[in-house]
Amino acid sequence: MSLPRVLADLPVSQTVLDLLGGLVELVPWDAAPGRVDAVYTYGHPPVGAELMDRFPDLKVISNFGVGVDHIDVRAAAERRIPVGNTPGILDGATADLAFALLLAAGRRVVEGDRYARGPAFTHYDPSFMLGREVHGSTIGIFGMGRIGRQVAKRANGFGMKVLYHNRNRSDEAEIVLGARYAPKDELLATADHVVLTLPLTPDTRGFIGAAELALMKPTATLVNVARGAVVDKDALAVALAARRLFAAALDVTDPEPLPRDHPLLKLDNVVITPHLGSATEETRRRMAELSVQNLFAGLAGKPLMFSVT
Ligand code: 8YV
Repeated sequence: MSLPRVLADLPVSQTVLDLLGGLVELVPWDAAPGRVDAVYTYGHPPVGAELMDRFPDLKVISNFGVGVDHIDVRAAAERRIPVGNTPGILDGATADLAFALLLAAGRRVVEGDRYARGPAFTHYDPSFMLGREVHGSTIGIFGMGRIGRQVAKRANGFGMKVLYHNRNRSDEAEIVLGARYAPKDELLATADHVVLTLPLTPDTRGFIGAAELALMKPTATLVNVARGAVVDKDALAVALAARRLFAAALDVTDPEPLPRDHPLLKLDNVVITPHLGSATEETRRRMAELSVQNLFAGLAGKPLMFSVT
């Protein structure tokens, strides 16, 4: 009997290959129409209705990661194709990175590193490179899901006042983490550090644009560990260049990577990492395990460990 054929945006990691154990045949993303039993998305390749119809034998779409904005989930549901993802295992790692970025932006860590290595650093001067306080300041979290709550937990450790905005109020955030719900505009105008942990949906595309940036304090920082398209990158570049915002730190951009000549890349008051939110050995291994389990379950016609459809 031939192996199940799995369309994957190659190359997947050696960990994923080991977990697959040679039990499936990986088919390149641009394969011609023919028998394909499953789709495995390792990066964020778009998976639309057209692709699903090109391969009518699909039994499952398994995503390495939690965000499925690159997959047309409604089209999959209409075709009764389960879509698996990997929630609950990357929240801590992603919240850790959000805090690394918040600290980097507020305390000018990357700018300081560049300066300390360069020829301009000829003598120490206590009046240079002053940043913005993190401990005791106010954090505003957009998106109080699993990752948002982990960010709030860390903010508690820094003695920060926690504001949040979400579609629904979260008892856990309010009672356990002491977070206070705030309307969008109030959060933007009040927070010293605004952190984005909300999913990309038609409602959140361009969620932070020129109008929102104008509401923020000129001393504030913006941290994005969600999806690049949640922020209008051109409006952000204008605000940062005009120092209408202290700094931004972006783990995600739209597109990824940004065009090499984009104005954001020329600014000192922006830190950019290449989508490292979940990028630890431990977390990426758990993501590999869960996504491969989802794949095998779907191929066997069994319920997935985690499914968004
Ligand atoms: C992954 C992510 O690294 O889970 C997500 O939604 O964005 C990241 O944790 C990514 O999906 C893998 O490509």
